Amino acid sequence: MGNRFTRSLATLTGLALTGAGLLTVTATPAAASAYDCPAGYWCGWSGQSATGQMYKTNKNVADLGSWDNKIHSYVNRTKSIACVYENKNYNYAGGYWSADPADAGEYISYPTATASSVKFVRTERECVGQAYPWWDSQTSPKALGFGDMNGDRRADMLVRDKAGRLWFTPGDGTGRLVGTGGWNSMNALTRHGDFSRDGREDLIAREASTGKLWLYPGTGTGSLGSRKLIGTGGWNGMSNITAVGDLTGDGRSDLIAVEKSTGKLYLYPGTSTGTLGSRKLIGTGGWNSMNALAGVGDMDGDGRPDVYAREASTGKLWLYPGRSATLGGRVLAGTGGWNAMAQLIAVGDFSGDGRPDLAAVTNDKYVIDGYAGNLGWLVTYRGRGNGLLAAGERTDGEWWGLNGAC
Ligand SMILES: [Ca+2]
Ligand SMILES: [Ca+2]
Ligand SMILES: [Ca+2]
Ligand SMILES: [Ca+2]
Repeated sequence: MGNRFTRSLATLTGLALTGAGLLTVTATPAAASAYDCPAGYWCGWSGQSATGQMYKTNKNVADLGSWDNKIHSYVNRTKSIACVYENKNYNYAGGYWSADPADAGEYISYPTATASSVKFVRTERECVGQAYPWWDSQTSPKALGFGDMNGDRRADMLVRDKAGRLWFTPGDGTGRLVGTGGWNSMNALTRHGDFSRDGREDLIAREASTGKLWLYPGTGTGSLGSRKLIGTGGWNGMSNITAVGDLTGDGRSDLIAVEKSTGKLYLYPGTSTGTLGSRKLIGTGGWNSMNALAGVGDMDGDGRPDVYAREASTGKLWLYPGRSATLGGRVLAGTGGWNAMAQLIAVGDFSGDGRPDLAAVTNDKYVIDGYAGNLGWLVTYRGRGNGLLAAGERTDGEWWGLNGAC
């Protein structure tokens, strides 16, 4: 079970409904009417602990009518997430609870009994807004060869939600569904330039159950075409699979990855047929000490794509400048604190100055005003053109409840 109030409201009013009364309890079968709630329904009871009269619905209810402010315990037996609002008409300004699907016999105590409307959604984000987050990018003066899936020189993102859907966000605040489901079966997503040799940016994904690597060719609109196998297996032995751009200098996009068992860094060159060629050792060891890589493009302006790596033990961010088919000596690009980022996202120039930038989404280690716990912020860093970054800007606080972006 989860609950959430919008960050802004909670901050403004100090509202906090966490705490007593919302524990999930499983009733004992003999005594309980909690079992009366049929599968597929959300049920509420006039009494606490699933006692008294029972209300049930399997559809959204904008106004609970005679049950308004009368439900003292409830359970969600649907397969969706139930948003339980304190106000009518799914108005979340007064607060809401979100309830995950529960098992038979479970219930949630709700002594305040202030529920006034109920809505069913796929992800908790949709209790208060869109499944996808707000992404804003400026038009770049030049095409950087990556980050832009629909060729408008605005950096795009592909965002995966917790229901396993994939959204294309073109940088104007909107989003469009480009993957209807199943994407949570992938445990690595990376994107940087064109692998299939049609000039359109593609997505590469690793399938968790098989260790296979798949290429999803971009169609030039933000959508993805039929996938093609580019790694037959064994990719679960690798970490930090990262598309980096053309490191070898042959005009084709390449991939790098760390071998978990050895800490070695390998380069997988793109080929003329859109597959990956024989790998080449470019880092002899120690790469397991890095817990995030980002194929950020040419950050230092020498024409070769570079890589950022986050050092797990220190939270430092290092620039590894691209050299001919390898990486050069590292330069410190971030002195610390980078472990407060759940993810580094490299989608090219989104500030509109022609230089690639870096975006990151925070985890609960992220500190604001002296307090940690601020997950789900999009923090953006402008590339300065010398391999380094300008100070991060907190761009949007509603990047919570997602399952990655690239
Ligand atoms: Ca674009
Ligand atoms: Ca392509
Ligand atoms: Ca470079
Ligand atoms: Ca920029």
